[in-house]
Amino acid sequence: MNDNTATIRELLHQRSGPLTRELMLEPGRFGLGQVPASAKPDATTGMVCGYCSTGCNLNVHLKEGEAVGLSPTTDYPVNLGMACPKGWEALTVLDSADRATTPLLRNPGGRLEPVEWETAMRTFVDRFKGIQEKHGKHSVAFLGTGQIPTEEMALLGALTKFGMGILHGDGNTRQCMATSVVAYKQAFGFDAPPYTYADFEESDVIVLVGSNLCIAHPIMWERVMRNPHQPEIVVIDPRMTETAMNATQHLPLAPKSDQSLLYGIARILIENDWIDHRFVEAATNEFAEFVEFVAPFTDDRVANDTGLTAEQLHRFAETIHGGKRVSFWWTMGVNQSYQGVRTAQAIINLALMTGNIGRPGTGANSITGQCNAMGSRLFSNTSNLLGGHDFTNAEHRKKIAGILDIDAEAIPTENSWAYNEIIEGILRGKIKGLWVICTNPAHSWINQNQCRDILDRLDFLVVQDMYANTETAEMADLVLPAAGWGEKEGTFINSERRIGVLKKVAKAPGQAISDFNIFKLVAHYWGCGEMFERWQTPEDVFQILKQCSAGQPCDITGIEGYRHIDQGGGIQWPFASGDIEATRERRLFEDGQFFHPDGKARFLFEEPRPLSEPPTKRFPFILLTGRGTASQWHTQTRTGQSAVLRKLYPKKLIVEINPADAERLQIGPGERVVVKSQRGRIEARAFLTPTIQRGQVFVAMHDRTVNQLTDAVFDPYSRQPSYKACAVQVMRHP
Ligand SMILES: Nc1nc2c(c(=O)[nH]1)N[C@H]1C(S)=C(S)[C@@H](COP(=O)(O)OP(=O)(O)OC[C@H]3O[C@@H](n4cnc5c(=O)[nH]c(N)nc54)[C@H](O)[C@@H]3O)O[C@H]1N2
Ligand SMILES: Nc1nc2c(c(=O)[nH]1)N[C@H]1C(S)=C(S)[C@@H](COP(=O)(O)OP(=O)(O)OC[C@H]3O[C@@H](n4cnc5c(=O)[nH]c(N)nc54)[C@H](O)[C@@H]3O)O[C@H]1N2
Ligand code: SF4
Ligand SMILES: [Mo]
Repeated sequence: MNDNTATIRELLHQRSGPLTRELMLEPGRFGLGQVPASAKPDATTGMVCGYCSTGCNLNVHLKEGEAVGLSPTTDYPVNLGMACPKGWEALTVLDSADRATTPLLRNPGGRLEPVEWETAMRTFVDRFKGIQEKHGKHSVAFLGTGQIPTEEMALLGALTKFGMGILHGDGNTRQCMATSVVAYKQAFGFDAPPYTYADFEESDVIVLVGSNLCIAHPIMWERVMRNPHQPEIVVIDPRMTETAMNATQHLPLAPKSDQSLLYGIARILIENDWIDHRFVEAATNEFAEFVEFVAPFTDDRVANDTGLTAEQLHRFAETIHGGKRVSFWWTMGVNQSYQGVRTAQAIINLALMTGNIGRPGTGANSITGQCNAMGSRLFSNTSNLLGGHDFTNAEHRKKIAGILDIDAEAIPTENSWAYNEIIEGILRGKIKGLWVICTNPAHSWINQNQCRDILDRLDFLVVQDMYANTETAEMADLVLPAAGWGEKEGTFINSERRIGVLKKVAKAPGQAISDFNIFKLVAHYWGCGEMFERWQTPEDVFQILKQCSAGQPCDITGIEGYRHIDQGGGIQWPFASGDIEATRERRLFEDGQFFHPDGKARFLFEEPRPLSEPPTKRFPFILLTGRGTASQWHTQTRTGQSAVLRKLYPKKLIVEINPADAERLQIGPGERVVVKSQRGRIEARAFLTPTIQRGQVFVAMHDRTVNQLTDAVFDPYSRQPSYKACAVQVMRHP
């Protein structure tokens, strides 16, 4: 099967239709393929988990070639034998009646009905090409993901942008990591989280900003618990989260006042001369300007902005000063904000000025969210050209075109619109066709009622998903059934830059095929299959991506292939050469050199802005949203399929309310309440808890109604949505 195009054509013309059956059963190099049919029932293969960015390794146990169970890998440097409930249940959710098993096409009566792949592909091409002919090439766009293997993302990005003439394509990582990407690029010169998980164990001070590790990254939290240095753990979160309850200091600041707090702390450090002058001098720029800038962030001002006391501020500053190895970590409480980039940089500034970077147990560390957010940041060909290159740079285009053996003219010379601009583009009639891959915007995008109205305006919406009943699939004109985690091969890159391997240990149901093979099919029907002749298998693509990474900060040319990654217990980038055994844990910037041309990091800062939607008389509460439990994943298409996981989270949507507020509103525990914003209205059960401050309420993001409330405002630099704070009203259900 050397000529894949010929194979597809051949398979397509087979009598019974399902062209993909052969592709689907084609043995992988690992997983099933590695285990002969006569395998002993105790065959086991290790692979990374497909949920969060921790990137735990799971041993999948095979019986006669079929996955029959799993257990966490003990000798993998990430999870050391641990897994959270989602990981333990990862195989269960593959087997579900909700799985998409055939392509589905909306018939003239408005119902989605099963069709053959051939019909699906011809319709896909006819409709999208038709739209492009009528409205211009850029009238078709795509929305991708941080949850498919790097090789699949790269193929999608190359197919759409080099093969199909699409300019606008972005990922759900915009909802999640865009702020960190921009913050790092501006401060360090490249999108480069510097840490390794061993840092959780080596710090004597751990500062977590807007990060609920216990729930969102439970195995990272386990690493914190293994820290032998009795670390001081500081949690900065408006809520007394599960993580805050286990901290030594909790700073329950007012929502979105982090910037003020962090500038105030910087001012205290400066006033006490608790600065690493040698590091600042040697490795950074713009410190003098920063010193001047933070001077007005007095105790009074910061206490007023944050609601914290001057004592709390000084204790925090002293803790940082007292620590020999201080690590700063942040997640969505920072990124999902109308001023996320500058807030993230306010954290980076603290690490730089105290010299807490490039040493064990230190760092300005953004924790990623999805299993392959990091792969998407570097290789999805959306916000940057393959391998952290720049679409607007002619040299970069030439380099990539040379590696891919394509005409440099095929590479767009401008950047794509961001996710929110694509959505607005639909509203403005500029985008008429949309291809959504492995994300569920009709649940997860901000300001849902408007979002759904906008998606409704499309001439043609294609959704490619494992399940046929997601909120977005229900709106689609065409649904393409995809294989999921465990049913295909590739690699993920976790939060600490570690590349791990994914294997095929189960068959996808019905006619579902891997996203990789769907993209190959699209290329073939679109007429650009030749461009991807060298992209036969995911591992072939890995080899191509290695070449794209050459000479970049994320250089991975020293990795031989998947087997090498497995031997290394995953391999962190960069890896241009070296001994995998000797370099199992690596951090960046050990030599004090950053990626800007002068090798220095930059202090970046800006006057904080007020809440984008402050509470009013009518909408007196601030709504916070986020992860609910360790057993729920985003829009719940996967985790909702497991009976075990379903037992581990509340059956009904709950809204967390402070008991004093509840009393004032005459709301009792468990009572039905209505939460309303200017945009929407939802119903939930009251959960009275002092862990939420007065004047605030919290609703987890996993229910499809929640984003009806949220307000579509964005960080100006990263264009990341500000999901975490808007004004709402709460009342008893009438
Ligand atoms: N179980 C589970 N784990 C997950 C996921 C999941 O869906 N379920 N999703 C994964 C993904 S994609 C991501 S991005 C991560 C997210 O991981 P986290 O960011 O840790 O999770 P969130 O609950 O979204 O937000 C963290 C905290 O931010 C706080 N917060 C809100 N506003 C502010 C503020 O203004 N300042 C500060 N300092 N804090 C604030 C919230 O109270 C919340 O406790 O989790 C990953 N892991
Ligand atoms: N209010 C509020 N909203 C939020 C957030 C918040 O904190 N508050 N957080 C935001 C964040 S950080 C994120 S990351 C987003 C997440 O938002 P989404 O990306 O919309 O959430 P998921 O449920 O992970 O959607 C992934 C989809 O891909 C499908 N899928 C899984 N595996 C595969 C595969 O291998 N191939 C294909 N083709 N499909 C697959 C799943 O069935 C699911 O439908 O939500 C954002 N929305
Ligand atoms: S912590 Fe994340 S990577 Fe580890 S098992 Fe749980 S979901 Fe999977
Ligand atoms: Mo995320």
